[in-house]
Amino acid sequence: MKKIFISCALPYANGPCHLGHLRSTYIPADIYARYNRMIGNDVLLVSASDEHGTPIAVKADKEGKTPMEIATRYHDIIANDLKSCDISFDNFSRTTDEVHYKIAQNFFLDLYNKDLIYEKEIQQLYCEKCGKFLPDRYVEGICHYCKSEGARGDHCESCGRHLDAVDLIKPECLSCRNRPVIKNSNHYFFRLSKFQEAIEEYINSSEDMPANVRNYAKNWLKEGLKDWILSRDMDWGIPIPLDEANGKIIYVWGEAFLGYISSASQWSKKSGKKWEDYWNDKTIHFIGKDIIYHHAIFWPSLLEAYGCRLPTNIIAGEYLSLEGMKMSTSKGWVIWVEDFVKNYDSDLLRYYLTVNAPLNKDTDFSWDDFGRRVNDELADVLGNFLHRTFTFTKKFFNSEVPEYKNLNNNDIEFKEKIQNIPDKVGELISEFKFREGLVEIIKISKEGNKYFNDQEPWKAIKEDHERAANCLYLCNELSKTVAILLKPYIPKTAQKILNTMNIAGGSDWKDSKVPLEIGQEINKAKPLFKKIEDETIEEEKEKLYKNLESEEKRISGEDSMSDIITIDDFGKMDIRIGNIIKAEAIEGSKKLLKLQVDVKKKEIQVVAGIAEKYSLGELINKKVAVLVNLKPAKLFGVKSEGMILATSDSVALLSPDECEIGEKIK
Ligand code: B3M
Ligand code: ZN
Repeated sequence: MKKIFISCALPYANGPCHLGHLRSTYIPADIYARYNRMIGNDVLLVSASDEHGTPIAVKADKEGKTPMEIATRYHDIIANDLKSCDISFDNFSRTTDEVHYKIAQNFFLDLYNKDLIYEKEIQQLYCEKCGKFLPDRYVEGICHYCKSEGARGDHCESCGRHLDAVDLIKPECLSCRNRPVIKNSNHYFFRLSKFQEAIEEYINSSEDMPANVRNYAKNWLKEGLKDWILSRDMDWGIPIPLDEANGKIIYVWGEAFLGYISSASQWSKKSGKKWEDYWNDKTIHFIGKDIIYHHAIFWPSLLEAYGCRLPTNIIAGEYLSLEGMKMSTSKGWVIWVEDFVKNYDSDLLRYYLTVNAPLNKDTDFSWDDFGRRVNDELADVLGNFLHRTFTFTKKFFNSEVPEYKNLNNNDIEFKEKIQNIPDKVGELISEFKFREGLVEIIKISKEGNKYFNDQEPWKAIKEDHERAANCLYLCNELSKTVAILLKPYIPKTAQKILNTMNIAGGSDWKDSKVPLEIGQEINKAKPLFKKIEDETIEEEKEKLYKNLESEEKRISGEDSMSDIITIDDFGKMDIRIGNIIKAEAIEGSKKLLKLQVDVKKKEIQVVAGIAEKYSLGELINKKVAVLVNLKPAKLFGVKSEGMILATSDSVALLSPDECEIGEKIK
């Protein structure tokens, strides 16, 4: 018996779970955990929500909430999403827990005291308009490696590389869309470069590590490891536990990993068992492919630095697209778990996301394919086999598993297959080939149907009773075996089958090999899988495409509906008719102009991004609408005391020729 520490990557508490999360990480980890429990291993399955980092802080800013409120909201949603899909965590905690803070701070201090973390002054992006440093997702630009747009300050989604924000080409502050400047700031660095050899050795000697993880890691190792910045200028996060580090926090990726350990240690407190025993026996991290770098390089280096055993294996699930297109939460091109399980049993999802492709390949969720697989494989193959077996047993054998004797060659061959299947599937699961294991189960159910057809028990029952009895014995035997083997994959459905067969055990993988008792009572069969109608699939597709359309309209401005505001909200804006009396270019900017605007009682200076549309001359004596009570700010070092109203795409000034200068718009 082994003790196994299994972890799932910590979901960011800035949104609910979608199907991609489940496919890459949680379902595979759960299948593995459930299987290992069934073969008698002692499993500890943990995760937590990852509650720090800039996305949460940015979202909180936008919504006028505290980051903690955002994190709590999504922690609860995520925990529910995962529970609704029967992910069998022993513990699911939060990185805002007190234990996590302690563990993360102690870890940091340990490395600092060993001089594996050092301090250095570096250049950072600073937004002068917002008056703050721009860590990670506060800034976006072009990746200097692969030249894709929309790279974040710390990570490029296109090439998967870890980035340094100052290397971004054309960076923009995400809060105000201005070009940030470079400023010096003191930061803490982890001596990642020292671990080049240790990690090479680790990756090369981890023979069971899947090829996708090893190959990515090797490529990065080739580029050479560079020291890694571990601090941020932000207030949402775990404070660096050093007096001189006032106002700095540990970078979210410098503490999130420790969520595995803090979650486990929380569990230890509750259970009285030591998580270290599990960690030291065998540790497997389940992650998505976008964070291979972090898990194959950073994390083992941090562990090595601390003096901790390195993970036994890292299993990385690849991407899930949706109807052939990359998922995008911002465009609404996504299926949220919560919505899915409202209409469909989560076992259908567990089945589909597993059978659809091997874990180490990108794959696609398509409604048509989902419907087809549920109808053809679950309902017609598996469901039909079980249904006819149980119905026949009830009708012709008084609901009892009949006795078998004098097996013919067909029976013997079929019986052998039934006996061999548990080892086959078990081996595949233990090699992380979850899809292949599931395919074997469907395959043998198909063979069950064929056997049933060939034996024609409906005829035999009249002519050759023994033939019918042998057939029904073996079909019940297979039903039991299949139910047990399905337990890691579709646990609720598997349990329903066992209940129908009145089998009390079945929680042990070995039970699948124990011969079914003769005379075992079988209950009336209930349909296990309802077929999904074509119309339902069409409706789902329509719903999805509608999301996309409305989002595209919103972005292109076609649909001008915004959030409802009150008259008081509107009343706060002091919009006046003004007259432009002076217009000047701003050095270094192609877009901006410095304007003096007469609003009757006073003259204000406004910086406006209209230089590409209007020449200086045509602006003089032009009447415009100006927001005059906007908090003053500096743009390109020039003070701006208001905002001239213009349309967003064509940059056309609202030019109210019929109004009097100084009039207020109400
Ligand atoms: N919170 C989620 C992600 O990047 C991130 C994982 C942390 S695992 C220690 O997918
Ligand atoms: Zn800014």
